[in-house]
Amino acid sequence: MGTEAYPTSSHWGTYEVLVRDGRVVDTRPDPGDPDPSPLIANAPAAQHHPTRVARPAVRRRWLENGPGPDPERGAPGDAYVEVDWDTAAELVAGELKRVHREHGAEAVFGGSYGWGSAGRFHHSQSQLHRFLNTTGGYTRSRATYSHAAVEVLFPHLVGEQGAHALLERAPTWEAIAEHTDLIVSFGGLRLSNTWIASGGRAAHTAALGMREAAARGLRTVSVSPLRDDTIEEMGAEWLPAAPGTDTAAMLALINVLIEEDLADRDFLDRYTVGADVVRRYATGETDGVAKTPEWAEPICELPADTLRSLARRMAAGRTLVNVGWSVQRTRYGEQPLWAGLALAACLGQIGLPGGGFATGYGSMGRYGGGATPGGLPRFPKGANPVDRRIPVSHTSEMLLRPGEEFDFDGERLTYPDIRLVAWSGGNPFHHHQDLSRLTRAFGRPDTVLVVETHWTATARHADIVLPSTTTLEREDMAASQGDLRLNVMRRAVAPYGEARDEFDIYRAVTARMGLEKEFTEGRTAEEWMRHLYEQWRERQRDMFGADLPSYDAFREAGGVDLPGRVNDEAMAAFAEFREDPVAHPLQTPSGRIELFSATIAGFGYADCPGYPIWLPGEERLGSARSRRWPLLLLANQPKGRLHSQQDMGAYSASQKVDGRAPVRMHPDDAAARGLADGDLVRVHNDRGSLLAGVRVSDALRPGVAQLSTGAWYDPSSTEVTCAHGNPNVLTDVAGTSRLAQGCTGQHVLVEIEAFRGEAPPVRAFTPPVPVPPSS
Ligand SMILES: Nc1nc2c(c(=O)[nH]1)N[C@H]1C(S)=C(S)[C@@H](COP(=O)(O)OP(=O)(O)OC[C@H]3O[C@@H](n4cnc5c(=O)[nH]c(N)nc54)[C@H](O)[C@@H]3O)O[C@H]1N2
Ligand SMILES: Nc1nc2c(c(=O)[nH]1)N[C@H]1C(S)=C(S)[C@@H](COP(=O)(O)OP(=O)(O)OC[C@H]3O[C@@H](n4cnc5c(=O)[nH]c(N)nc54)[C@H](O)[C@@H]3O)O[C@H]1N2
Ligand SMILES: [Mo]
Repeated sequence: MGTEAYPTSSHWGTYEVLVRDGRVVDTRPDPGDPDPSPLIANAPAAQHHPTRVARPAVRRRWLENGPGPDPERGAPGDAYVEVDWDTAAELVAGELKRVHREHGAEAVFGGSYGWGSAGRFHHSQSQLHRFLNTTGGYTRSRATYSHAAVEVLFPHLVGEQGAHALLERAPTWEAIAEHTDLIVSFGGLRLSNTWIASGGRAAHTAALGMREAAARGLRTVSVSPLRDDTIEEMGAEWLPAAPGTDTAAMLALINVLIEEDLADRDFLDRYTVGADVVRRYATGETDGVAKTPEWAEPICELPADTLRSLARRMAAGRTLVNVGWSVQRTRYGEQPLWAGLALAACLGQIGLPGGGFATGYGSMGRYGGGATPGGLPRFPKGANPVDRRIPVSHTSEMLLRPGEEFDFDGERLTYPDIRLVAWSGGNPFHHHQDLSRLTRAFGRPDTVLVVETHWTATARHADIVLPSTTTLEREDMAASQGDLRLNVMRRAVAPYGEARDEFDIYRAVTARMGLEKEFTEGRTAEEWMRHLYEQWRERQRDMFGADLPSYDAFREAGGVDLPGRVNDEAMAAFAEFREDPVAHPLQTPSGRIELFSATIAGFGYADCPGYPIWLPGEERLGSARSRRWPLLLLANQPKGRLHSQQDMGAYSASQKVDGRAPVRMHPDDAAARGLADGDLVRVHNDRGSLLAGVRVSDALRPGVAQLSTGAWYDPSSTEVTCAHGNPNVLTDVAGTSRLAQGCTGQHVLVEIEAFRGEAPPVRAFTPPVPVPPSS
């Protein structure tokens, strides 16, 4: 047999895999994708890698000792015993029943944060949550690592629908090209981030859109520690502000707009509340400190003149203020969002095409790519009878501090006492902060269940590991928000080892609990997909009068064009409100944009008061802590892969330095430490240490180093916390503030030095060898 091509979709794009003799040998971009992402090259190695989980496996200590806290959970060399599927399903059903009986359903943590894979039906979180809901419910997590501060803060400032519009209906790049004179982006417009869109982008259009907009006269100002956070063709002006100081820069811009009478007073009067509170703070009436460009200069390390002239330019034409998500993934991350909104409000262009405020450009492919108003087929998760939740970034705190209280968005919540952790489609030992602390936390529950395709570090901290198929081993359909097309995903190869689809895994467990019918509703996977598609097709008919092909015709054709795609209405998120704020008020207490929020002020949080203020974080250049740990490490998103996924793939591997994560350093910082390109270094602070390979680059501002996330965590060495270079051994679990409690992993202070002596090998990609049960 020759080579066959199968269409598939992933978060990094729609593409084809080429299969020969049952193996994925290569990939080919989808002909419909004008600018495919290089990440597709990771798929072949990842699909057949020895780290694939071949059979259900159970930790020997758990098998021998039974469920219970175990500080040894995840210790290097932990032994696993392979079991058959019947035994595995029996163990899971039995343990779930025991925990429900002895501790109640809230003792099950099913937050299971993570990106999993694309595909509308075989979606890890949806499948797991439906399973857990069917069996009695679980403690859940709220908001995302990506942009918790956006999700929690903005409903207070612009209402639920306004917040939704900001996240789901950003103006297209075409609209920006047509209307916008200047985009000022805090957090850059990092092209590699736009390769990704949750659900599987069919057409990558960000680079084309940015180029076209620049060619038509768009000017770009990129506030970012990295020069290469914008593509060269944009000809962006680079303002290398010190990380974590955007709020100070924004306040200085506001100060100039006010002092030079450039602020749009009519807009502020008509559409906002609290403009006067912001004015008094920015001009110094409140605290005697005028937030002038001269005030901001030493904080941001940007010349005062640059800020002053930028404020004038912003007022002189149609300006879009974009705040990237990285900027809020830091301590006090609510502030730059709120200050950015206040800055846009002062410019008075919110609701005008191509102007106002945005968040997400350069953070993900769908921003600027349009919206999909008719929605997509969706697998119903059912209702969760348990009403217990934690902010998503509090996994380790929850496990370590049961019964303790904490603040979250105006509520006083209590950490539940978790006995069973169930995770699928996420990798907390990649994504969470302070991984040594997370290891201690994972020692606390009685049982950890992980459903995974690969032996990730998270699987290696589990008692029961169940092998999931990959997308290439099952039929599905995919699209991302804003896409033009819903695509068929084809099963390209047979399941690896004894891997099963998650739907089948949970069906087997619910069958043992007498709940199979509730879980499946009597449908097979194939029948579910048909049902979801037909339901969705019906909805498209109702909404747009669209006559879409039947399920069989859709599968036959390989996809279907999505109806009702909006570009024009989406150009201005607050257009109706702007037109008539009385007839179309925002869903805020005042009906307006809340530059001062009485609700938030009423919470009494010093770390997030009622209006945007400058709060200096500790993980920041110039802080007291920086005297001991002088370099600010940016743990941003990796160019070579999505998070930790397919880290063994060809494109990801091509960016490593002798098989370890690359850490980029400014030439001055490298020279001051006697380091050269390619050197092996130890990056460390008081939380941990890691090994990485130096890449010297003048695209960074001095004082800043960059080590992107996602190198598989490797705790196998006694000399360092991670031998492979996962920056989360260094980061802190502190939340953004008591309001959003978002992830603050983007910034961490470190020192970097040459590593001498014999370097421990990277063992992250060496899976555990199954052992026989000890009789
Ligand atoms: N320091 C620092 N840390 C960060 C960030 C940061 O900026 N700095 N960013 C944060 C952000 S924004 C995010 S979104 C998180 C991302 O964190 P995660 O979403 O947890 O990271 P992924 O590597 O995408 O994890 C997905 C997992 O799903 C598995 N998987 C893939 N397909 C399937 C499947 O079909 N079935 C099952 N069961 N599993 C599957 C993969 O093997 C992988 O282990 O990281 C966060 N962590
Ligand atoms: N290739 C690839 N793309 C991805 C992902 C991936 O893993 N790989 N992950 C996806 C996910 S889940 C998410 S949530 C998004 C995240 O999207 P973002 O949060 O926007 O992405 P980051 O790469 O973390 O940060 C973007 C840039 O912000 C700059 N920056 C960092 N701190 C500061 C600061 O304090 N001030 C300013 N002005 N700039 C700062 C850094 O130079 C960094 O390169 O990316 C998505 N896209
Ligand atoms: Mo994210």
